[in-house]
Amino acid sequence: METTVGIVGGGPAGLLLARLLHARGVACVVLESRDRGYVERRQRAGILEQGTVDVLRACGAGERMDREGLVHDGIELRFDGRAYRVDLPTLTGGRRVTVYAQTEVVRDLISLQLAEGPPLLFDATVTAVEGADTARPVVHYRRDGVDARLDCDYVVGCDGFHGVTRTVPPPAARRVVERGYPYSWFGILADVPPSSDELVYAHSPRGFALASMRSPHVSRLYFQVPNGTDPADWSDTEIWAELASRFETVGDWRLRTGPITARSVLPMRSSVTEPMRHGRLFLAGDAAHIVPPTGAKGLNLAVADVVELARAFGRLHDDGSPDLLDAYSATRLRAVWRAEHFSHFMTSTLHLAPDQDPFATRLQLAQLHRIADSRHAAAELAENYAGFAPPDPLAG
Ligand code: RFL
Ligand code: PHB
Repeated sequence: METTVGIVGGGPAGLLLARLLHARGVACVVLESRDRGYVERRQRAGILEQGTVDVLRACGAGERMDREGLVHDGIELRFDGRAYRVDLPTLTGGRRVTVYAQTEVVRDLISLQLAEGPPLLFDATVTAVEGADTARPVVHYRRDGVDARLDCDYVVGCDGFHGVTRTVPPPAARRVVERGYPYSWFGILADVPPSSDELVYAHSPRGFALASMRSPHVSRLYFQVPNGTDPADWSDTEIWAELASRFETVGDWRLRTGPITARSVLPMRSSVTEPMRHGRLFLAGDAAHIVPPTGAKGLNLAVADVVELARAFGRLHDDGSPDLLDAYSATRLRAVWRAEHFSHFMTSTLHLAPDQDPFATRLQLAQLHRIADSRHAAAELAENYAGFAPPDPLAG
């Protein structure tokens, strides 16, 4: 097989890139190691920035999102016995976020791609990328026990943080800049209507908690736990009691409880691989960078990366100019580090470190009160949370 752009990984980044390249007339093939059911069911992000929503619409993948997605005009910060609502459109000149699960985005993109192309191969595990710094790189993969190769003009690594492409550049040609955190998120899905119409981010004396949702009937909740926590160690009753104690800190607000249908513990990390290019290999999405989930940025960054790549390959295809491709790494790293900063800020402001001293807690509360008391401070948070507009993927 051969193609112009070989895409490693069929998560949201790889699938959307394929859709955008197809729209620009650039040939590509997606190789995904897992089966379709696994990729469609993997529980992950829930919040789409306005720019992400606009891109999905522009490439014809927005129909079900527009029907079923929940448009949110605000988030609530809960701390120190106080609740403050960050009004997103008022503070950002009209930008909002949409609750539409990553599982649904992926489902929509897969069904479009299987119906209209370009080729998408499941159960195709990429084992190596050869000649990334030559004119004709080769992607080696294994499918049904058989080794195969895809000859490409360019390769894009969209294979996530545990993929193979981020380790293709030799150590002398890449830098990994990262930070770990001394806590994890315990996440549950529950068959119960959300307790609030909007997301609640809570700083409590017992630690961070987040109330999110997947639909008007399904809640998604998280609370911070020590690293290494085994989800099986918590009974359902203990989980609900812990969540209630972290959220029920203002007025007579009560948490709705119901059957828990899924649970997991997620460690968190900030990490960026620089540069996001090595020869003819480009990295996008979690393959290039990850953020802790507190700012809801990961999926949106992945989308913005592939929008830029689609513009760059489109420009090359249309008039032979590699200028956008050459600028890709620098262009994206600037935006990536903005999101890294915001995600780290949200995480370190809302979580309690093990044995955190009272001084550190007072600083967190001072920062949260500042956001609630100053339109400027609130606007800074709102702008980052609602996101910055990516360029038009089908132009440029
Ligand atoms: P993915 O989704 O990890 O997809 C990578 C794909 O590559 C495949 N793969 C391979 N394929 C072929 N050969 C190989 N050798 C391969 N190795 C791997 C994998 O099977 C997979 O299908 O990366 P992508 O596409 O870059 O997408 C990134 C997002 O998934 C991620 O950033 C977000 O989920 C992060 N995130 C959130 N982002 C948001 O914008 N808003 C949120 O509200 C939000 N919440 C979250 C999150 C991530 C979470 N977890 C689990 C880390 C909440 C959580 C709990
Ligand atoms: C989610 O709904 O999974 C979610 C929402 C907001 C976040 C992280 C995760 O900051």
